[in-house]
Amino acid sequence: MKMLAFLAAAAIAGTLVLVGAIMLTPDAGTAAPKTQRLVIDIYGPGHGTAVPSNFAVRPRVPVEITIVNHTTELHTFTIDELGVNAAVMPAIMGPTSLTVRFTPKHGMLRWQCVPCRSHMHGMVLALLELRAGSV
Ligand SMILES: [Cu+2]
Repeated sequence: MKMLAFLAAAAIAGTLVLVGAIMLTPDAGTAAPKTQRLVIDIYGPGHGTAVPSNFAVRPRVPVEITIVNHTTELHTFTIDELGVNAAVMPAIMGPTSLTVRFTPKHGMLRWQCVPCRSHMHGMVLALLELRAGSV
């Protein structure tokens, strides 16, 4: 029930990005798992805002996220449950970026920026299963 409430709130707010939906191909149900790629941009002013902050991926399929920092602050992309913790350097001479990779199990993961955890965080929803004929 908590998950449904979150999905409904994210859908209404327009903040949920479906990574899998972007990558679907006609043979997605039978092809070998492909890497799911996403770019998260961090914009200012102030402490920054991550766009998108919430996104859906297919469970058990590798995920590759490139975080692009457009602010002059250091940010992290941290998922405690997976041991993912990467720092994106401040954008002094221009945007900086880094790429993190992980393979989620079925479920929901919370990510956060450690220096600004009170306002920069989101959810990784690894709930979408694809099977042959479901596309
Ligand atoms: Cu931050």
